[in-house]
Amino acid sequence: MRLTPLTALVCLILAALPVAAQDDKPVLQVTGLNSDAPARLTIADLRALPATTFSTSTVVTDATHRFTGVLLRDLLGHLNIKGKMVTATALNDYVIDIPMSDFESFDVIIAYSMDGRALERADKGPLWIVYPRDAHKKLQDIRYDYRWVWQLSEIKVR
Ligand SMILES: Nc1nc2c(c(=O)[nH]1)N[C@H]1C(S)=C(S)[C@@H](COP(=O)(O)O)O[C@H]1N2
Ligand SMILES: [Mo]
Repeated sequence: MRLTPLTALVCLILAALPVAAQDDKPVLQVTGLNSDAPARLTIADLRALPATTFSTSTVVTDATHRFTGVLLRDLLGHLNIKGKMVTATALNDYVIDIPMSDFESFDVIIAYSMDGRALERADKGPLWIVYPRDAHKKLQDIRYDYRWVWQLSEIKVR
C-alpha cells in the first residue's frame, strides 16, 4: 500500500481509536490437534479468563516490569486442547516450537498488559509470551529467551 495523504489520514484515525474498540477484534488464533476450526480469541476473551500477574526482568527491557495475562496451561485447558508441542507464530512471522511441558513446569503467561497498561503493537504487544524468568534460575537462559514470543498471533498444538 502506498502512503498517500488519504491512507496516512486513515492510519492516523485508526491509531487514535480507543484501545477498547480493538478489544472485539480477534488477535490470537489457537489450533488444536483435533479441533475442526481454530479458536479466534479477542483481548476481551483473554481478559475474561482468570488472570495471573508477576514481575520479572526481560532480556529486551530495562529493569523489571509487572505483566498480567492468562496462564498458557489455563488457556489450553479452557479450550480443551492437549498435545506435546506448541508452535507459536508472531505478526512478524517469527516462529518457534515450545514444549508443552514448559507450561506445566512454569507459570508461563500470554501477557496482554505491562505495568497495568495494555501492550501496544509497537511495544511487543498486543500479546507477549512471558516466562517468570526471575523466579527460576533455569529460565535465565537463551533457550528460554527464544520462547518469549512478542506480537504473538497464533498457537498451534500438536
Ligand atoms: N515476535 C518475535 N518474537 C521474538 C523474536 C522475534 O524476532 N520476533 N525473537 C526471539 C529471540 S531470538 C529473543 S532472544 C527474544 C529477544 O529478541 P529481540 O532482542 O529481537 O527482541 O525474543 C524472542 N521473541
Ligand atoms: Mo535471540
